[in-house]
Amino acid sequence: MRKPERQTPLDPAPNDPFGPRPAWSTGVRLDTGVEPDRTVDTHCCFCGQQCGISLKVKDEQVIGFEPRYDFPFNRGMLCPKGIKRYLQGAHPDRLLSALQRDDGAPGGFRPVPYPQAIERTAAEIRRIQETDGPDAMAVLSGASLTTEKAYLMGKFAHMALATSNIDYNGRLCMVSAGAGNSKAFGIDRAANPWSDILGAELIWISGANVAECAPITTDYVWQAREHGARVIVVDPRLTPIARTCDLFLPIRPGTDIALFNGILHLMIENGWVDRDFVERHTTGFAEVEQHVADWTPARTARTTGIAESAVRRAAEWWGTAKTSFLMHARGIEHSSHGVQNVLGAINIVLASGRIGREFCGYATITGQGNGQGGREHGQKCDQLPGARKLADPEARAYVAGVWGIAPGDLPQPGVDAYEIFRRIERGEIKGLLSICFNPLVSLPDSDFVRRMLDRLDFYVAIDFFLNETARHADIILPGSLHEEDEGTVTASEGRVIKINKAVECPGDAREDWRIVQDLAKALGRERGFTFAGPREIFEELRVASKGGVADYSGITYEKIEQQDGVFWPCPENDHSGTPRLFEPDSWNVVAQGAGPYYFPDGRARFNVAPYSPPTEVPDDEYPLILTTGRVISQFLSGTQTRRIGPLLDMDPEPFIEIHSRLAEQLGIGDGTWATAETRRGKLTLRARVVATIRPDTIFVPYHWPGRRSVNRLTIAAQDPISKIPEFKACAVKLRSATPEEAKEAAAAASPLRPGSLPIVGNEPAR
Ligand SMILES: Nc1nc2c(c(=O)[nH]1)N[C@H]1C(S)=C(S)[C@@H](COP(=O)(O)OP(=O)(O)OC[C@H]3O[C@@H](n4cnc5c(=O)[nH]c(N)nc54)[C@H](O)[C@@H]3O)O[C@H]1N2
Ligand SMILES: Nc1nc2c(c(=O)[nH]1)N[C@H]1C(S)=C(S)[C@@H](COP(=O)(O)OP(=O)(O)OC[C@H]3O[C@@H](n4cnc5c(=O)[nH]c(N)nc54)[C@H](O)[C@@H]3O)O[C@H]1N2
Ligand code: SF4
Ligand SMILES: [Mo]
Repeated sequence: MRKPERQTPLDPAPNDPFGPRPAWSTGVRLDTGVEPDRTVDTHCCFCGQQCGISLKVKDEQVIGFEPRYDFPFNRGMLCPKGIKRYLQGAHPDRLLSALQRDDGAPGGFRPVPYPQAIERTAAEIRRIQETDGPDAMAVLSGASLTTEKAYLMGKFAHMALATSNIDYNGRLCMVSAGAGNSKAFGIDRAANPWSDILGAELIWISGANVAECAPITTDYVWQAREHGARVIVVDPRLTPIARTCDLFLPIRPGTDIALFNGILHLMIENGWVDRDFVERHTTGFAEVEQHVADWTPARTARTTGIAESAVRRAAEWWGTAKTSFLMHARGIEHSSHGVQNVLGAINIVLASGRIGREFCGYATITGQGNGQGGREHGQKCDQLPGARKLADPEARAYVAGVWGIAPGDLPQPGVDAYEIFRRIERGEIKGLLSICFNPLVSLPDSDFVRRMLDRLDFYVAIDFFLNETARHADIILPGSLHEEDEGTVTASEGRVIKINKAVECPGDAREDWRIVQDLAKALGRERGFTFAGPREIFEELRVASKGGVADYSGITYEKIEQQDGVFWPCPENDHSGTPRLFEPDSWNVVAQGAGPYYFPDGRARFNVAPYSPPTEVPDDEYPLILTTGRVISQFLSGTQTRRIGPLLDMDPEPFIEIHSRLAEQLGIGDGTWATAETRRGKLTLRARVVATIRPDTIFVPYHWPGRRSVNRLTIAAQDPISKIPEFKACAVKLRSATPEEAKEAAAAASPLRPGSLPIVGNEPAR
C-alpha cells in the first residue's frame, strides 16, 4: 500500500510543528551568576577533537560549562561551538513527544503517545518485510552516536531486521581515509597521538581547514612552529591556518594525487627516500617508483596549478626533514578518487620512513564527534564489530557466536548510503529508519534525495530535533541529546573516552538505545536487545571486537577514567592501550610474529595511485570549479548549531566565496546576490569577495537547508572503492542574480537577524 502522493515543500516554514518561533531562540537560562547544583565532566558533542568540558547542571538542566584543564587533549581550550553547545539543550524545538504525520495538523505532524508510535513503526516494518523481504527495510545511522549505540544499530539491522541495508553518515566523511589506511597499513586509525605534532620539524597539511574545523589542532601546530617547525598547507583557499604557514600550495581542486606523485618523484631523484626503511618495512615500492617516473615537476605544476618552484621547495623540505607530521582531511578525501589521494599521501610518508616513531606521524583528522568509533563496530554496510568484514566467513562465525545466532542468519554486505536512495527509486527499498543523520541536507544532488524520501512507503526518524529529512517521515521518535546518556566515543587520536550523563531526557524523549530496544521488542525480536544500559552494551562490544583489528577487549569504563582515555588497540585486560601505532615493539609484532603493520607479513604497502581528474571538469558552459565545506560556527547540516543564537550570529547565512578578480570580471560586488548554477540546479546567495581563493574556484559552506543548500548543486559522483561523494569539485557557472532570483533568495534567508546575545527565557520550554 503506497501512501498518498505528496511533495514536502523545499523550505517548510516554521521549524517545529507547534507554531512559528525564531529559529535561534533558546529556553536556556543565561549562565550569569547562577550556582550550579553539580558539574559533570564529559566531552563536547560536536567535532572529532572531543575536547574535555564540564557541564554545569542546575535543576536538571544544563545551564553552562566550565573548561576542563585536566583533559590532556585540549587543556581547557574550546572553540566557539564547544562554548555554546549547552544552549541547544532546552531549545523550544526540542522534541518532547513522538510525532505522527498528519497533513491536516499545523506543521504536518501531531504528537502521539510513545507506545503507539512504537507499535505503528513495528507494524509497518513487519508489513514491508513480509511483503518485500528483509532487505526492503533500510537503516541510516550516524557517527555522532556513541560507540555503544553505533554497535547496537549494526546489531539491530543485521540481527533484528536481518537486512543487508544499513549504512551511516561517515560514508560522506571518512571512508576514503579508512579504505586508504586499511590498504596501506591494515588498520584504520590516526597513526600517532597529537603530542607527536609538537616536536615535528615539518608539518604538512593537505585539504584540512584546521583552524575552523579542528580548532584545537591549531594550537598543536602553532606550538610546533614556536619550536621552529615549518608548515606546508595545500588548499585552494588561503584558510586561517594557511595564513600562518611557511609554504602555501594553492592547489587546483581535485588534483592532489598529482602533487603527491610529483613530490615522490623528486624524493627519488634527489635521494631523499629512506631506502633502508622501505626495504625492511614495506612492499610495493618498485611499482610506485616506476609509476611516478612520469610525474616530473613540470607536469605536476601543470596539473595542480602550483608553481614548479613551489613544488620543488615542498619536496625538498619534506625530503630532508628529520621529523614530520602529515595530516589531511576532507579536502583530499571528498573526491571521486579520494582513496587514491589518501594512498598518494601515505606513499610520501612511507618513502620518508618517518612513521612509528616519536614526532614522526601521519593522521587523517576525523570529522564527527565519534567519527572514529562510529566506523569500527558494524554500522557500515560491509562491516561487523571490531572492524571485521561482513563477507569474511571467519568474522561471521565469530560474531554470530557472540550474538547467539547461526552465521547463515547474518545478511550479506549491503550498499552505501547514496545507493540506498537509488534502490528506493528502483522500488527495492520501501521502508527507512534513520537515526542521527540528515541526508536531505548532507547528500549530494539533494533534489533527487528529496523525491526519494517522498517515495518511501514508510519512514521513521529518531532525533531530538525535527531535522529537514525527518520532515518527510511518517513517525518521529524523540531521542536523546549527548548530555542525556553515557557511553564512549573515540576521538581523532584514536583515544577512547567516556561521555557522562548530566541530565535526564525531558518529556517523552528517551535514550536512543532504549528506543531501538523497544522497537526490537515490538517486532517480537527481543532476543539480544535486553541491555540494561550502555555499560552492558560496551561489555558485549568488548567481546565482539576481540581479535578484530579494532580490538577494544581490554578497555573498561574504569580504565578510561583512570588513564584519561585508552588508545585502541587494547587487546588484553592488563594492556594500557596503543597511543602510537607501528612501533617496533608493538603488541602485534609479537602476536603476528612479524613487523608492526597490520598484515600477516607485518609490512606496510605502497600502492600505485594513478591520477584522474574530477568527474566533472570545467568547460565552456560551466567554466569554474565549485568546492564546498564549512565555517567555524556551524556544524554539519546545522540542525544543532542553527538553533544556537550566538553561533548563528557569527554566520547567519551561507555565501559564495569568490576571488576579487573573478568578481570584477563578472560584475559581482561584495555582498550582492550572485547565482551559481551546475548541471543539477542553481543557487542564489550573497557574494563574499575575497583575495584568498583561487580565481578559478568558488566556495560555498553547506550547513543550510532548502533553497540555501549547496547540495542541490553538487554531483552524486562517488569514489569506486570508498563510495564517498565528490563534494569538493564540480563544474559551475556564476553570474549576478536577476532581480527575481535576488528577491526569492532574500525571502528564503532568515527573516530576522539574531541579536548578539542569546535570546533566553527563564522557563524551560513547554
Ligand atoms: N566548524 C566546523 N567544524 C567541523 C565540522 C563542521 O561542520 N563545522 N564538521 C566536522 C566534520 S564531520 C568534518 S568531516 C571535518 C571537516 O574538516 P575539513 O576537511 O578541514 O573541512 P572542509 O571545509 O570540508 O574542507 C577542508 C578544506 O579542503 C579544501 N579543499 C577543497 N577542495 C580541495 C582539494 O581539491 N584539495 C585540497 N588539498 N583541499 C581542498 C577547502 O578549501 C577546505 O579549506 O570538520 C569537523 N569539524
Ligand atoms: N556539500 C557538502 N556536503 C557535505 C559535506 C561537505 O563538505 N560538503 N560534508 C559531509 C560530511 S564530512 C558529513 S560528516 C556529513 C554529515 O551529515 P549529517 O550526518 O547528515 O549531518 P548532521 O548535521 O550531523 O546530522 C545529524 C542529525 O543527527 C542528530 N543527532 C546528533 N546527535 C545525535 C544523537 O546522539 N542521537 C540522535 N538520535 N540524533 C542525533 C542531529 O540533530 C541531526 O539532525 O555531511 C556531508 N555533506
Ligand atoms: S574543537 Fe570540536 S570538540 Fe573542541 S570545542 Fe570545538 S567543536 Fe567541540
Ligand atoms: Mo564529516
